[in-house]
Amino acid sequence: MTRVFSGIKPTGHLTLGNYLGAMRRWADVDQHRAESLFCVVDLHALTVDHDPARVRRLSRQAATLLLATGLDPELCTLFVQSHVDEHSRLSYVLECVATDGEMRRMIQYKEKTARERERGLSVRLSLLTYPALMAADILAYGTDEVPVGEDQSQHVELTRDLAVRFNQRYGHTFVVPRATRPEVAARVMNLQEPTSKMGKTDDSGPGIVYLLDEPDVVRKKVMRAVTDSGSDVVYDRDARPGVANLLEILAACEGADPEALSGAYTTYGALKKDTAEAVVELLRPVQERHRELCADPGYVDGVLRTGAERARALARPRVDAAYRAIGLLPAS
Ligand code: AQP
Repeated sequence: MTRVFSGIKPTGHLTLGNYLGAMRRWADVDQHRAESLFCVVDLHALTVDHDPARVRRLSRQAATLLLATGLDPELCTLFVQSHVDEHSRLSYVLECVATDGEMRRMIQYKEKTARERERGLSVRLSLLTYPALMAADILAYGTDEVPVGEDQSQHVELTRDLAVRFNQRYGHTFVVPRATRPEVAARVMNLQEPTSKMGKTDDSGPGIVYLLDEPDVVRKKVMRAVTDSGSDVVYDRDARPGVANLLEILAACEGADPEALSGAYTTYGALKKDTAEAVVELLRPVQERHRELCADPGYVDGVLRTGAERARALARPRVDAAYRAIGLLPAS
């Protein structure tokens, strides 16, 4: 059976981009057709300046929201990365396979380095080695498919390179995974800056729709979205990024094609209104379920405990094999 792994970082409140680009497919498709593991990758959240209590809070919130979107612990394994030591163990081995140049080429490293420096902060070494940990997350489980948004494609490519290199040098140990992406909304853009990704760690609140935003807040953000000069509704990502973003969001909500949808609108106002209502309706059941789950924290803890046990049992044999293959003496 195909094995799927994907993760989400507790670096901020989860956004519509996280949902449409990744989480929705995990719940609606992946867990039903594949042996799926979904992870709150909290170790990754330590690669930038952070508040420890906030990371803990966001980790729990991310796990709760993942359940609220429909992940079913009977169908998939949901766990927290730091609860399974195999991720860090394997990450070190992969750092010994990767090169410094490879890590420095990562777009996300360049972007996040610039962001930390702008804030007057020094760059943590773990930000550079982050892709080795992400590769470990994926490779530890013999993952075939990694369902992610477009922004993560480069990291999955590097993971493939590391798997192939390790297998060639030290013997076949890892499955070489591939990234899978949604057809629409693989990259949801910031409503105020439609040429930038809607990212959860950005500070531009009005341009980001959070999964837990109240309906009126969602409406306000969408109605105030930056549109392009011109007034006709055309789907063109390069020339009309603002309108294209709205069309993609609406299309993703309705399971439609953005280009086809553009023909149904003559004004930006009508497009915004329909998009706002579609997002409100999309988020309504997730928010309701989230409220119920928050009232039962013991249930969430239990899911994460069982998930970590299952994940550990799956990862350990492969990570042990990687240790032996690369030359480490097994503990007797
Ligand atoms: N705007 C987006 N459009 C489509 N997909 C997106 N994803 C994130 N933002 C968008 C996808 O969500 C999954 C989990 O993301 P992550 O937690 O690994 O963080 P990220 O990709 O780096 O996104 P953020 O929200 O911008 O976090 P920060 O700011 O901390 O980096 C991934 O599959 C991602 O592709």
